Amino acid sequence: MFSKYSLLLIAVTVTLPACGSDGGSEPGNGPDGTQAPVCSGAGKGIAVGLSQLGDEGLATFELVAANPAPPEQFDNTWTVKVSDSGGMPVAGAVTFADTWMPDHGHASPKAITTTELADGEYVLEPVNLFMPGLWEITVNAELSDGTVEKTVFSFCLNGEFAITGPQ
Ligand SMILES: [Cu+2]
Repeated sequence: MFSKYSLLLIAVTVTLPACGSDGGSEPGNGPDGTQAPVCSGAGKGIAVGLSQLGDEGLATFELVAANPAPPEQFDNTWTVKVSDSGGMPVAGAVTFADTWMPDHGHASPKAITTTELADGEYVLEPVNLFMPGLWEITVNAELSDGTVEKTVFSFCLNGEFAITGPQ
């Protein structure tokens, strides 16, 4: 199973020209000038403090903590704060989150469990980023009136290189 993904990665690497030339000045590239991740520049980037408005415009999702930070390959623990349009924390929301790799067409084998803390904060674990590439982490929050808000955190993960943050 994993070998299939590895083959796919190799195929993508071979098919696409190295993008190091157009991103050579970006801090997310390899420290020794080696080839950038195949998904470099894709996604919105990820960093503690990143805040995104939900698709319905009714709630804001902020990544308030990440362990490790910045995210790394394999298991991560994230804390996401949900706020309403007035900036007040949304407590008691029913939250659920999932993983997806759009370039590969698969999710992580590990489901994310969400646990509510105080002040509208929810712990997500494990956020299992088991392989390098473009990841989409969708966070849903069902509000007290039944509305489901969601946002997608998308970023390029390469186990060896730093992750490009929001620009
Ligand atoms: Cu993958």
